[in-house]
Amino acid sequence: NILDKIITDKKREVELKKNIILVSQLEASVLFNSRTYSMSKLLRNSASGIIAEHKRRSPSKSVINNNHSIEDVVLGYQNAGVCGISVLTDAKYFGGSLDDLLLAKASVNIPLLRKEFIVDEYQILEAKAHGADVILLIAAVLTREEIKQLSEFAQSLGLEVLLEVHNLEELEKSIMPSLDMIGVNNRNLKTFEVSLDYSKELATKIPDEFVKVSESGINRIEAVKELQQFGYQGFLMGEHFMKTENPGLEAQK
Ligand code: IGP
Repeated sequence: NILDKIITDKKREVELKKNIILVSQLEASVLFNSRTYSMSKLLRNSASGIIAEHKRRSPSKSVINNNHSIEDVVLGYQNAGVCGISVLTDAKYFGGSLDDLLLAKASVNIPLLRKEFIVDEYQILEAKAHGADVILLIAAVLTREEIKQLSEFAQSLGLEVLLEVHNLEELEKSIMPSLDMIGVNNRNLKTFEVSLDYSKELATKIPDEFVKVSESGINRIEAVKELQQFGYQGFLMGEHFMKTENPGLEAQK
């Protein structure tokens, strides 16, 4: 399946990069860039709770949007009043890059999520060095021990952690104090099937100390309203905005 393939590629990519930009070089950039924004706090205090995503393409949809500069998209999102922006940094499957994250950081002053398949602390240092405030950890591809090690490392750098789950087993294995937000992915990354029922079914199982985020396949305001009834405070939306001429304008609606 695609997720296993992405992770295999990602592990090779990280091992190669480690020989080019050393951990010590990344650490130097981290010191320089120390200010962060709290996405979880903003979501707790917001009425809308939208996290808008910058996504050029995806394995499920191929090209979504290739016409716009990331600076324009993220500025549009900020002007629309979103609580945060998710920036895809995977190149091979999503057409993103760490440069995208850096340009987003330079363009806006709201929380940024590095949307990446994280398998190594090295990528968390990269995230911090390129302006991220939050990292994503995907329970489907990590053991409990790995989630613990990676999330504690992220917190030691002042980053927040969004832990992504897709079923009860992944949720139960992952609960620990070093997470800030728990996201339920409505898209099965193995089959690409999408259903908001995943969020609805897991809602009551997520302990209240974590901000609940519903991810993927949200394309109507009614869906947000409905998910709010289930206790969700964050709504990660990509395609619905990105597939339009002007994603920032779409996010205002
Ligand atoms: C956004 P959508 O259906 O609104 O474009 O979904 C986001 O949830 C999705 O891109 C996503 C994702 C991921 C991408 C959720 N989890 C993990 C890559 C990796």
